[in-house]
Amino acid sequence: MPGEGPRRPEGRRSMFTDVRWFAELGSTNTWLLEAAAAGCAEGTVVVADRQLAGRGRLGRVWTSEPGSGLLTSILFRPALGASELFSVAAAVTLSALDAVEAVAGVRAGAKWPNDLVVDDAKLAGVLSETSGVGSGRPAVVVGIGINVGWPMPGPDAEALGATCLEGLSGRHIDRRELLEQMLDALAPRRPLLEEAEGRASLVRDLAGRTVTIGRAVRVELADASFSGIATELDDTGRLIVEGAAGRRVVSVGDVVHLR
Ligand code: BT5
Repeated sequence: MPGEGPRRPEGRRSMFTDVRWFAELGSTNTWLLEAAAAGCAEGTVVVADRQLAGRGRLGRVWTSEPGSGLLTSILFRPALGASELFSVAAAVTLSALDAVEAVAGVRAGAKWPNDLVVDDAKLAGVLSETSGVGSGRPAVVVGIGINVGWPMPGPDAEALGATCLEGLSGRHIDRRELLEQMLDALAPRRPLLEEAEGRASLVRDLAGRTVTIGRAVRVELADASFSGIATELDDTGRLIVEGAAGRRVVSVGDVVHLR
């Protein structure tokens, strides 16, 4: 029901308590970016049972059957610069990894730059968008779509290389509980975004869960691609790849795990 948040005990977290839950939206990221422009407070969380225009990166589409995924976006207003935005998505990704383990018993990994995967099948995708970068406190909207239920096995899921929590755990997963766990895991990470060392620690923690590291990868850039071994994330979350042509630092791109 629009505007109605999940019931939860008071006092466990001070931020991320304003949860706006909609039956249907175009895109939770788009809604929250517009709300942010109108002055919406940091910590606002928006959820939709169904998205009519769910978005991935680079104009791609996020597909989800009504009620089958946790589709949510969270607004941050951290004091950081453009090169440090990855740390915000890292905080959300780490919290989502915690939540899927706590609620579904699923130990997932991160695939650089923005996926949660289990055995290379995509469980969730993260979309981080900003406005006002360079203004001191940009609005950063981090959206995540986690596949909870899904018609598995199905042609869509197979074509997407997707997986879902109910398929993996063999039991019903409550989306509200998943959201609550994720927000509880996010609350203690939020203060880390205010300091350089805290941001770097979030990126390091994510690197520790990133299954891309150590893998042979093909990196697909806007106009070229190359292969190599992904060796690490730098302090700001860029992927370091050692290839035939030497060491490359990748800040934007897609990665295919080769083996
Ligand atoms: C992402 O983009 O993975 C980011 C997805 C973010 C979705 C959330 S839902 C809540 C919030 N509101 C939004 O409008 N978006 C965010 P990208 O890395 O570009 O991957 C997109 C690609 O993943 C698509 O081109 C498909 O190949 C694949 N895909 C689409 N839907 C999928 C699904 N449900 N499960 C797995 N893969 C999917």
